[in-house]
Amino acid sequence: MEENNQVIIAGVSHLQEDFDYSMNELAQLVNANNQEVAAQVRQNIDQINGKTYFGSGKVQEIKQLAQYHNVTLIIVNDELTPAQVRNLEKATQLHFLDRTELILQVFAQRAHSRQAQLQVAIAQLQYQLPRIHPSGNPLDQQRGQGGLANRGAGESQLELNRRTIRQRITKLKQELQHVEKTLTTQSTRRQNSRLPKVALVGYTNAGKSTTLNGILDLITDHDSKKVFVKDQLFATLDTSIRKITLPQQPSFLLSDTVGFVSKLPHNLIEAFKSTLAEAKNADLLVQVIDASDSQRQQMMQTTQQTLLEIGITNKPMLYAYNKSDLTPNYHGVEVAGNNIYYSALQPSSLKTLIQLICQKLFDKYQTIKVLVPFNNSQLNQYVNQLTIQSQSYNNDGTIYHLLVSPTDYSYLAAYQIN
Ligand SMILES: Nc1nc2c(ncn2[C@@H]2O[C@H](COP(=O)(O)OP(=O)(O)OP(=O)(O)O)[C@@H](O)[C@H]2O)c(=O)[nH]1
Ligand SMILES: [Mg+2]
Repeated sequence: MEENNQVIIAGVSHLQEDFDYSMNELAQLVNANNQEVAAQVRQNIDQINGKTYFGSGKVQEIKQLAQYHNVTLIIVNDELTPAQVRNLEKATQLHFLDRTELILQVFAQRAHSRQAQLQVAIAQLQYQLPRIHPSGNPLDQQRGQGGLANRGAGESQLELNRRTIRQRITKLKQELQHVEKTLTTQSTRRQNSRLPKVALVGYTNAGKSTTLNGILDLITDHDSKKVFVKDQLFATLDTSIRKITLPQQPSFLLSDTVGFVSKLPHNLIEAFKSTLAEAKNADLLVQVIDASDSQRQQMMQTTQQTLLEIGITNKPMLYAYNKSDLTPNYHGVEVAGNNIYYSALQPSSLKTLIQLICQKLFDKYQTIKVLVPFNNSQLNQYVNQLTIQSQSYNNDGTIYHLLVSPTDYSYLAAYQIN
């Protein structure tokens, strides 16, 4: 283990209700950033120090602890002001990174598609903008030599002044718009297809992508539609949408998207708006929860909080307790109201999840028998997008048995026969 992979994490405990949970989460983010926690520091104070965030005694303690562990990087469990970072670095001759920047670095590593790369780069530059000292902070020069090469969007802060950063943001936003235009055309087409939309949401690493893949496994026999799964935070940064078609059932669209973590930086949420739009447009959310994690309750609160920040409220939701195979007393899938206890690795339990989703989506659907005249091509086209349970012919046209939504039902009432 190289010495510069070791970091100290530090936080002020009174600021959070769930301080231990939040520090634990920070430690996992550190690991996700390929670093290791050498030590943790906590301070119990009622008010943070405006200048140095921690009190001066604690700052000295951090400095000594860093010397003891031979560590040069301190990661703080909060968003610091640019001045706080400068003052802390001046007082200790150490580097300080805040929680927001750490999350941005992890996202930057995980961004594979052009859209995700652009979204992260924009968020990083926006984060940097107020942090550039007009006269040039001398510590920024040290940073370049301090093994922090991936700070920022791949260029040292000194290379970029505010104006060029703003210009870059504008340019990247234009490119993102261009990339998203192609994607929107696809998603508009999907919207027009009028299929119900279901979105998998939840804390990072809960098993959303595994759930999507498991469901695809059940309904197709080739792997080309599968999405990326890995035991790491933020494995998925893009949205994937798949059409789920089952025999004798209306089809629906199922989407998988970026996972959540507490205090997801505002810049990131803003930059990922279009990626998160699928959840916003969904008819039903399936919140995937890692049932085997002792912190699941807090993770659910984090998910709820993040949904609120995205502007998602009052959407019907199923609570999908995944990884139940890792919990004691699990003897197979179980459903209780809107909760399901299952394992994305067990196909039989995924079948029950699909049934529950369909039940929730289609409980207001009704069967209807209609006669569509042969010469009404528009109506024929419309009906062919619906779930056809059977069809036959008479002299006047085609007789369909359909399973339809209330909206389609009222539209088709004019063509109903007995
Ligand atoms: N034992 C067990 N492991 C699971 C189950 N579901 C998922 N996993 C594992 O959990 C890890 C994370 O799964 P993902 O599907 O990538 O999780 P995700 O929610 O998509 O994560 P992000 O994309 O990072 O938000 C992988 O190593 C999976 O193999 C399950 O039911 N049981
Ligand atoms: Mg994923």
